[in-house]
Amino acid sequence: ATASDLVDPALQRRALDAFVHVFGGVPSLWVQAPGRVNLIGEHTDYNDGFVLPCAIDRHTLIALRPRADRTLRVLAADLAGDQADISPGGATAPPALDIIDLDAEITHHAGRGWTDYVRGMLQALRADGVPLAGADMAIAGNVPQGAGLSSSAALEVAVGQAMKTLQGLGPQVAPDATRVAQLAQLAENRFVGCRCGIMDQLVSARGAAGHAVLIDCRSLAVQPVPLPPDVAVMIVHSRVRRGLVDSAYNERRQQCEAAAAHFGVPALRDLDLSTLEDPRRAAGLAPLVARRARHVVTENARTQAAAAALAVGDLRAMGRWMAESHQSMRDDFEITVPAIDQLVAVLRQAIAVHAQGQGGARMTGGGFGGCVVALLPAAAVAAVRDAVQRQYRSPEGETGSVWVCQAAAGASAWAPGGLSVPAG
Ligand code: GAF
Repeated sequence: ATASDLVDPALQRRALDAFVHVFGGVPSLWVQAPGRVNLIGEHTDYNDGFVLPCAIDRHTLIALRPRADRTLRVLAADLAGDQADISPGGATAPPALDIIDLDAEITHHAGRGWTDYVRGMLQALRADGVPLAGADMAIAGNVPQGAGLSSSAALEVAVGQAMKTLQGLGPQVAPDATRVAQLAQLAENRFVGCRCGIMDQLVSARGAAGHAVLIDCRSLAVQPVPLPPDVAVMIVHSRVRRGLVDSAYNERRQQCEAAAAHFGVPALRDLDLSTLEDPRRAAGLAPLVARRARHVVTENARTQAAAAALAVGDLRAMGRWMAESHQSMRDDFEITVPAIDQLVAVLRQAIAVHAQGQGGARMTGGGFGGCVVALLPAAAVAAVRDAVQRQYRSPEGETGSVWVCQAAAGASAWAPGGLSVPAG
């Protein structure tokens, strides 16, 4: 595949225009990393459990060109606004441009939140012994931000892929795709300050076109599960802003760790429901923490069962697992919000009416707002989309935005006019 097959041409144009305008000349390499939608398996990744996401055809794209010196100039094309105002000159550089000295310590850049993902990744790569090379980079993305579709993971993985690519094209160049994902997670944990698991980064690095991937977050084994050809993956943005996400997220993680410690297991992956519900074993465990654990234990089982159902195209069973997952996120893990619950109900009802219950819907991602994912027969998309537009309103009265995505390949790099090389 060539660049234009993988990434929206308008996105390529945006990155190219910004590159040409600010740096002059043209890029000699391109890198992409996709966002993701999770079909099932929520808050299981940091419990060493199972997840079933797919990479989506929304990307972070980097146009880049090596430099002879030890400077990395990073331009956020989407923030550039009026590009006429941008000049790559040091101290007066505008917020869309970050100039990094690769021989100096890599620290936070006050007032430029977006660069945390870049700088955090560079720091993680360097700590892992990956050589950092000077370059000019223009970054553009069409993964919606703050929607729970992993725009930040896509940025981190793209930066990792860019640094790999500067050493030469080819899957044999270290670090491999799994290691890039691990380093991206480290960047998020240590530099950005969110204690996220590995799911988002790993699927961005290792997604497979036309497939969801069942990831064992302990072994990091990635098993592609084909999406049936007549099935659509629909994402609906609830328009509910995700507030206080990091603190609530980190709190959930800590509750899971407390539950694992109570039962003396390395992670909730190792706990079964009968042990959790044994009154003698559970004595002294706070009821709230027990419910958090029950979500994770049952979600791990559902995720594996759902992957098996999807593999044989059983949309009805898939729909049941998705419904149970949503209920568990709502009642046990308490990460949904009323508008999201209502949106899921609208989708389920529409799938019942227009697709005879072949399919399902649930909140996707970390929670507290963001997006809902639905799986349904492609033939029912128009009617279900219609139902959402008519029946759903956010608390601010907005309609949900609906799009049908394609399951995309993971990160890759290419030279203009050349062949694409997967992250390997
Ligand atoms: C966020 C995190 F980044 C992931 O690691 C995962 O825990 C997810 O929330 C919940 O499943 O996307």
